[in-house]
Amino acid sequence: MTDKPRVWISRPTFPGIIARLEPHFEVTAEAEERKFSSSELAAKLAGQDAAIVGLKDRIGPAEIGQATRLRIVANLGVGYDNLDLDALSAAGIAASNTADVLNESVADYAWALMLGAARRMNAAERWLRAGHWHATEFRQWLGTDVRGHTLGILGMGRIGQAIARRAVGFGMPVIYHNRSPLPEADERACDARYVDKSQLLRESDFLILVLPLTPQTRHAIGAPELAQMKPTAMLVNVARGGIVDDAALATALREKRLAGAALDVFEREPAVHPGLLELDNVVLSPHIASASQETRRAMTALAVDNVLALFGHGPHAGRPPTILNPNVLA
Ligand code: 8YV
Repeated sequence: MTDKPRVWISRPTFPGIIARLEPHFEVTAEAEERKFSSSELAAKLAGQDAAIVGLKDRIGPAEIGQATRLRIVANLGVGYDNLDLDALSAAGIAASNTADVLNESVADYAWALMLGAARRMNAAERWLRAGHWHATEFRQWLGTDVRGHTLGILGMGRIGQAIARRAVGFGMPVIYHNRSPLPEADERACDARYVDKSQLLRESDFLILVLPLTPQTRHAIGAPELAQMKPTAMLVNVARGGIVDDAALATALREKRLAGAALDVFEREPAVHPGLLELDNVVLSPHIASASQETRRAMTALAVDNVLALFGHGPHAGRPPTILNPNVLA
């Protein structure tokens, strides 16, 4: 037996990075990734001093009920709608996310999705692979240029701003809506103009969603919002399933009230609404906007830094760098 504190890691990550915990902790890392039930999570967390978890691990009062030693839950994601922050704070447990290290990867991927939808890349590839390419026709597979079209961004945090900065090279004017406008200097840095939500919906040719999922943002894009969008517009979601009403989106796309969509996240993922699977004007991807080698490693390293820091180790000793509830440190 050792008297080191214990840390549980709910999924396989990168052993070389996790090894930084080993001098200070007794480390238990799951060898396979799966979804744990609430009672399994409660049993896993009981007796642990720290946990590194992911979006599939929903942690609230029931899951921490027996975790009397738990001091930090480090989330492998910038979004933390899987954590009940109030319950964790009430129990004196710190929570952290992976803010910032994934901004550029997610921004790149949002652009990849948008360009893919605009130029019909995935549909064209499916057609090619199915053996339909017998001749090259001048007017076949016509997509739409992004240049000169208006890019709308709903949710203008750091990922939204990284997306906006890329628009200069593509010649797209940028409008955005957020709970509040950016400070002037930030707005200037990404050359974006603040508009109200309804103007954003009406004027965007491409609308990218980058807002967190909260009770207030659930179905922020539903039938009434889709009805305000241009029939030529395309919707891109790299934020969270649940922000879009997937059934309403499938209907709008089928009825050609919206030209296209590109979605990395879904309301009931990994299940995808069958209405979306049927459509050719939708690009679908399995929640991989942050999935580059570099970024997933940086996310793991940041989670490790947060755990180490809470226990007084590493460069941030005493101050977990991306703590979500700093009040618990007091
Ligand atoms: C996930 C994400 O963390 O950061 C987020 O909020 O949605 C992603 O980066 C990733 O899919 C790992 O589960």
